[in-house]
Order: sequence, then C-alpha cells, then structure tokens
Amino acid sequence: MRLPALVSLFCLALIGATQAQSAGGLEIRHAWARATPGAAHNGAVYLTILNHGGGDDTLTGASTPAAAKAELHTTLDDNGVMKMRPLAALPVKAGGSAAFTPGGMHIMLVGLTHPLTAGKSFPLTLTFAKAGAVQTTVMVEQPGAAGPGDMPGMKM
Ligand SMILES: [Cu+2]
Repeated sequence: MRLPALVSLFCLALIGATQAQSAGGLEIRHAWARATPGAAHNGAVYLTILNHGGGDDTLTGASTPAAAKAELHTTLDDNGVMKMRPLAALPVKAGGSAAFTPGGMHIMLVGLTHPLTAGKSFPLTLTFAKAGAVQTTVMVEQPGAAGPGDMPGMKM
C-alpha cells in the first residue's frame, strides 16, 4: 500500500509550507504595511502571531532596518478620539493568537530610513521572551484612505 506514505508526504509538505516562518512554535502570518509618501517619518506594520507551541510566550519588541525604531502600539478610544499608546509587551498564549490590524494594535515604525514603496518588502524581527528573535518579511501594500496616516495624533 503506497497511499498512506503519499498522504503523510503531502501532510509534511503542507506543514512545511504553512509554518515557513515558524520558530519555537510561533508563526508570523501576513505581515504588511501601507506604502508611505516620500516625506513620511513613520509607518505601521500589521500582522498575525499564532502560537502553535506548548507554552505561553510574550512579544517584547521589534526591530527592522527600515526604521530607527519599531514600537508596539495599541489604539484606544478616548471619548471618541482614537489615541495610540505604547504597549510594553503582548502575551500570546499557547494555542492562541494575536492580531495587529488597522485601528488596533500595530508595530509603529518610527524614523523610516526610506519611504515604504508598494510592491516592495522589508525584513522585520520580532523578539519574544522565550522563543527569542523571530524573522518575518513585511509586504508593502498600496496606500489606503483608512491607513495609519488618517489616525489622529500621528504626523505623517
Ligand atoms: Cu502607532
């Protein structure tokens, strides 16, 4: 019987493809940023973290050659005014996930070293308390009207 062998090969290939950016059971999925105008100093990265591992972990920071600093930010509704606040750390439970999305949590790129151009990509390193450094690639998408540049309190 050759079928079971084929099935397990297929499963292995599938696991290999979906966990390409996995380290310590952590998977970083769909990391993206909006393109920025030439004079913009700041940008924002959105992504999803999945913890396939057996233990809880905590995202403690990020860095990228694309910006002087990469900060974890959250967005709070302060009496109808959306405000960004720094996030010191973000726990990601075993079997759980965390989503960074427009209007919510984001990774703020402070002091862009170059404009973010649609269609290009750049590397981003996420630092976890247990897993350590996890690399991902951020795809730059078209600038959008609902983008981070529209968030009050942000100078773009
Ligand atoms: Cu921010």
